[in-house]
Amino acid sequence: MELDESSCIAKIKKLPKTELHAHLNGSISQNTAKKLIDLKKLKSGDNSTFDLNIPKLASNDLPGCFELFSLFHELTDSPEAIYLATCDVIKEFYEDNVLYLELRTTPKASFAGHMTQKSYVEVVVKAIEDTCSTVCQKMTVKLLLSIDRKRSVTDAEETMKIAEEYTTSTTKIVGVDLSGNPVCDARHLFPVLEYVKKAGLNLTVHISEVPNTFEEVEALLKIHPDRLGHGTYLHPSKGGSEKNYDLLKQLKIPLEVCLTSNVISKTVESYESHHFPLFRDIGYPIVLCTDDKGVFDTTLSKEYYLASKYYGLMEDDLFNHSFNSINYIFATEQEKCQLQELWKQQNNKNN
Ligand code: 6MZ
Repeated sequence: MELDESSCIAKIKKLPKTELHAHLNGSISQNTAKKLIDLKKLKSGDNSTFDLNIPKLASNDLPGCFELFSLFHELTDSPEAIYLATCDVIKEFYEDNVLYLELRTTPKASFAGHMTQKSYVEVVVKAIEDTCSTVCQKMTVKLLLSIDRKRSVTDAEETMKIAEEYTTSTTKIVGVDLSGNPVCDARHLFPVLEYVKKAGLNLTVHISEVPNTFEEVEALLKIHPDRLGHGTYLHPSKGGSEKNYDLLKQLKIPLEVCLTSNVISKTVESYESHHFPLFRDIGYPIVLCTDDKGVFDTTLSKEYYLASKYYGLMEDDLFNHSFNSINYIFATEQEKCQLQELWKQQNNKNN
């Protein structure tokens, strides 16, 4: 008997999962957005100063997503708000049985909220520690610091320095991400990314989410990031250059794939024409992720369901996908082994 969508998703929910590409502010749910609006009103003491239309929180193209991110940034411009948002996002991933999460966020200095990039990071780290030591004890949560393509070199260097400092003093921050509106030129930031690698930090970069120039793609690949986000236009059948594709196959850098994000933001036409099966069919390392579960109204279980529906992944394939993705996390071999054990235990319990 064929199961309907919600029964399939409920079943997939039981699988232990690894989320490696989730932007904090894009992952804020409607429920949390409401709490953040209330908090904003309470802090301002004036109901009329902030008027966010909740039903607008459904995006339908890439510029639309970036408008939503700006709205969320207005909501999370104080330590209390960023703490609340981080705790809620972690709990929601946990409810979806995500047992390993690498959350990423762009540290923001906020004049109004009295936050520096560093204090922003400290609040997020505290929220991770508090949530994981109380309600989400079975879960491991790590943090990546994002550099927005639009940032100045000075701001990006500040982010990178915080990552460098924290990586030695806590195990929570495990690397740096390059993200931001993919149509923006990021060339001025490449020396910072090179420094990130030289400093021994893990690096993941959004690459070819839109048809970026072959030169940008090649330059990014040559920095040798440890993971890549999206890669929508990397494959030659999607307009990628043969030279870059050859380099990619040689480097085998794991690709973080976000199905719903790409379809809703219209960087791919449909699930059927998504690049997921092209990479899966050549045995390329790929990992399903949500990107912005709030903005795209998705869950990791739903992304797994879509992969089963459109690319024929069966229940065992989904477990194997999740199990294999442990290989691509930013962690020590010992941590990976511990997670693999946990995955096996959970799988035995489910069977
Ligand atoms: C590129 C994205 C993104 O960092 O404020 N971000 N960057 N492509 C995408 N595809 C849709 N989705 C999110 O979270 C929101 C920020 O993450 C990046 C953008 O820079 C966005 O402003 P944080 O927590």
